[in-house]
Amino acid sequence: MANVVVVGSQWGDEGKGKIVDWLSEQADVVVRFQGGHNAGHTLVVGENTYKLSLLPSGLVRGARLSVIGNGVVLDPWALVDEITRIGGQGIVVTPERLRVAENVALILPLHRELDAIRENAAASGTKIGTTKRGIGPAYEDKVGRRAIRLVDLAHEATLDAKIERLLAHHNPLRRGLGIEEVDADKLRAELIEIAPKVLPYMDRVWSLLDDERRHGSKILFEGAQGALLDVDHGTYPFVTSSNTVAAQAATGSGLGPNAIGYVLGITKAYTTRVGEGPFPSELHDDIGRRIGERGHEFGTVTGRPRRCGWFDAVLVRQTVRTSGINGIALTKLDVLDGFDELKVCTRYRLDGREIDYFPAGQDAQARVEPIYESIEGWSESTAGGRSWADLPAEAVKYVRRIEELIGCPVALLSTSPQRDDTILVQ
Ligand code: 2SA
Ligand code: MG
Repeated sequence: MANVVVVGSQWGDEGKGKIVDWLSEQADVVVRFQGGHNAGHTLVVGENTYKLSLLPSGLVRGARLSVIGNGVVLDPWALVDEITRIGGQGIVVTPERLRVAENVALILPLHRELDAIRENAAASGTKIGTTKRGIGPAYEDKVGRRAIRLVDLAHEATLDAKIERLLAHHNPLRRGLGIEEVDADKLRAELIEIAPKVLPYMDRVWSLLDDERRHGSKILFEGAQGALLDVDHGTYPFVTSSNTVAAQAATGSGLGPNAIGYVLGITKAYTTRVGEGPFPSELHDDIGRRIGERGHEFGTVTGRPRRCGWFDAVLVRQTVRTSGINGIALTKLDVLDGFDELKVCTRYRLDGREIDYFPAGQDAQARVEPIYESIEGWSESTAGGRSWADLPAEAVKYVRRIEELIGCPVALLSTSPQRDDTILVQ
């Protein structure tokens, strides 16, 4: 097995947690490289369900080492809470099993407050529908060169200057918003208090991972969200604040691009989106509701109902290219069981013209109309199928047509949340 990057090829929630769990059995090291505790990865192992937001999925299943790379934004309080929570489910997280990059930027309480205030104040049309975890404001401070990083917690002497620099930006902003300013001493005390709980995990991850790679370890890079939420290539401004495409696996962990051997795009057999923003194949009718109910389409972190629609081949064809996807893992096919007819969006109509790509402009993205192709459905159940031969002929046809339309082979087919219900397509 080459080093694999797993990315979502749509707007997130494609079922990455299960596939990463399945693959992590063969991996030595599992790495998160972007996002933060806005992610929601659900892993079902036998009777147990684990919900992870920040921790790499490799912790649930035997991977020797799990790593939070520099591309992540880390809320240290959320880290401690999640370690405690999964500890209660019998998963013991120790510094031997988890390492966090010393150059990771921190999410602070002020980021979370700012995220929530902006979202609550946003008029409809400008609202992003964030998870209110402080992700965006934390990345702003990172790029603005005023973030507090994990390593800063280990250097109390310079921490005051860092805090001062950060608050020189935030306090005027908070005054403008009419909210209480942040007290430097209080923030310092909070950071000093949490430091001993997170510093034992800190490491020079770029060097650790490069050594692992040179010694032949198999590394699995676990993406969060999806390629259409990428800050450059997604439905901007309705995106998350990190790069979610596969190339970020290198930048966000401190390795070069040649560390990546294979890109697996996790793709749901239909489309969902949580939060605001364009969604050409969205269904506002009973079919959309039926997909949502059958697919249990609710946010893992926030519990928000997800918007549902037909499979959009234009979007996935595009993310296959922007992430360099070698093969896809198709998930939740069983949710489509029992429909007489299925539709797949193959092109868009924009201003009377047909186009085969998703345009970059916000206005054009909102106006494109899907052009559908009809595909015959199947009445049998595909749930729990463990071989290609278990699937009805129409389901196989649906999968084959998707491959053709997106220009990429299906490498894995997942037929239920259970990890063993996975078909390896030869
Ligand atoms: P943010 O909080 O700044 O990253 O939000 C910006 C946009 O990114 C979307 N986003 C997500 N979309 C799908 N799944 C995500 N993770 C959780 C899950 C979400 C949840 O797995 O269910 O529980 O609601 C995720 N995280 C961020 C978000 O909806 C905004 O559109
Ligand atoms: Mg999710």
